[in-house]
Amino acid sequence: MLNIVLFGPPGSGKGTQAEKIIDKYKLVHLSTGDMLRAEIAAATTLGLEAKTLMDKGELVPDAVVIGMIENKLAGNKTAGGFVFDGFPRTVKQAEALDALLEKHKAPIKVVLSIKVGEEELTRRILARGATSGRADDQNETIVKNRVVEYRTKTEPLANYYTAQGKLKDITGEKPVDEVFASLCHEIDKVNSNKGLTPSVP
Ligand code: B4P
Repeated sequence: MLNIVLFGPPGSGKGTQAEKIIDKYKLVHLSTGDMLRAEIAAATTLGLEAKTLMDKGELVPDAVVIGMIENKLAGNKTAGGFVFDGFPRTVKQAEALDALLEKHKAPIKVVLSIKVGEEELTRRILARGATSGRADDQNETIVKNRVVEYRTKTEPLANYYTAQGKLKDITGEKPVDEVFASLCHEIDKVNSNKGLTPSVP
């Protein structure tokens, strides 16, 4: 099973690259940001609670996102692997994910950390905000708060995955296809199915 974590600050290209990775490697995309926005669109209790935090650029509680991921893993038992996009975002979420994957005997193969400078992150998010309709993309103060949340709560995860020998740094300030090529290079190093073709009778 090919399980990949895409790690990086808001606007680093996680969602953009996740789409390309699932297409190439035929994996299931699990984006907690997309799941939360779907809850908001459906006006569920969970969505309404998440919206107040997301609109301020704050993280939603660990238990909420861990529960959503647990449900998705249980509902995709035949998947060849998952791309975790925007999850985990705290050490508690990372520990929960390791425990869930341990049950499936399918640990994370690689954590791809996409590096982009703060000026470029702000530029990209505000540019997306002009058309995305996302409240958290439209205001520079909120964008900066998302980056602060990332630096204080999410960045410490780099040490967690470095200790497991799984973290790979990728330069994200390049055209989308160049970033994708760098990601594929790292994925191919850990993808045991690479190059396997059906045997000829
Ligand atoms: P997310 O939906 O994960 O949003 P994001 O961090 O902005 O990343 P996204 O994937 O959307 O953007 P991308 O970098 O691809 O989270 C939103 C909120 O949900 C969080 O703030 C939090 O409140 C909550 N949340 C989600 N998961 C959570 C969790 N696990 N725990 C707690 N709370 C959680 O792209 C950004 C822009 O850059 C796009 O416009 C794209 O076109 C552009 N771009 C991408 N690559 C580029 C490149 N190489 N060059 C130029 N532009 C590029």
